Formats: sequence, structure tokens, C-alpha cells
Amino acid sequence: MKLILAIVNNDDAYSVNTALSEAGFPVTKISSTGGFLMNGNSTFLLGVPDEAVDRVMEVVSAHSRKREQTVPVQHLPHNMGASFHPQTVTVGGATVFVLNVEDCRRL
Ligand code: 2BA
Repeated sequence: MKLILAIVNNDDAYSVNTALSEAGFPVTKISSTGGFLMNGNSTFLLGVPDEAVDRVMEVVSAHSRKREQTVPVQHLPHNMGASFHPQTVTVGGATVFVLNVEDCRRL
């Protein structure tokens, strides 16, 4: 069994959640915050059989878009902030971690 952690842009969260549920995967959604941009994002937790991992990746990937976001000026290095030009970074699609699960019980 694997535990999948999928960090998704908030704008894609509804679509990802709906698609995973419709595909029959159990999902827990946690509200999270990216440490760099300090924007809200969504982290999905799914405990699934090993053989389901690829299917989960497909569903998450199909519903997670790349997008450009502006970096807040206070996050720029000091010398860049002084002569401010908006900086952008590419965020997403999704950042996904797959962890081995030793045990899972519903008590
Ligand atoms: P944030 O930490 O807010 O990062 C948003 C985007 O900013 C990142 O997009 C990346 O393009 C850029 N970025 C992050 N740290 C940077 C830095 N030190 N210098 C320059 N640019 C930087 P993504 O890579 O698509 O990440 C989206 C969100 O996924 C992240 O939001 C974070 O919440 C999570 N994430 C990404 N990689 C992670 C990791 N290795 N561990 C934990 N969370 C991660």
C-alpha cells in the first residue's frame, strides 16, 4: 500500500477532488500553504494499493494546470527588491510524493 501526498493549486483543487472521487479513490483534502509564495494550496492524502498509483497520477495530472504567479516583492533578494521588476515563477501542475505504508487500520 502507498500513501500519496499531492500538492495542488487551489484553483485546481475542486476539479482534482471531484475526479479522484469519481474514479473511486478515497481522498482527504488538507488546506495548506506554499512556503515560498505563501499562497494557499491543497494537499490531498490518498491511501491506495500499489497498483493504483499510476492511475492516481494520471487523474491528478489531467486536472492540474501549470500557471505563472508573481513573486511578492518581499520574497525577492534585497538587491532585486530595490529595483523592482515583477518576477514570476511557474507553479504546478501538482507536486506528488509517494510513500510506502507499513500499516493502515480503521479502528
Ligand atoms: P511554494 O513553496 O509557494 O512554491 C511555489 C512555486 O515557487 C514553486 O512551484 C516553484 O516554481 C517556485 N519556488 C519554490 N521555491 C522556490 C525558491 N526557493 N526559489 C525560487 N522559486 C521557488 P512548484 O514547484 O510547482 O510548487 C508548488 C507548491 O508545491 C509549493 O508552493 C509547495 O507548497 C509545494 N512543494 C513543491 N515542492 C515541494 C517539496 N519538495 N516539498 C514540499 N512541498 C513542495
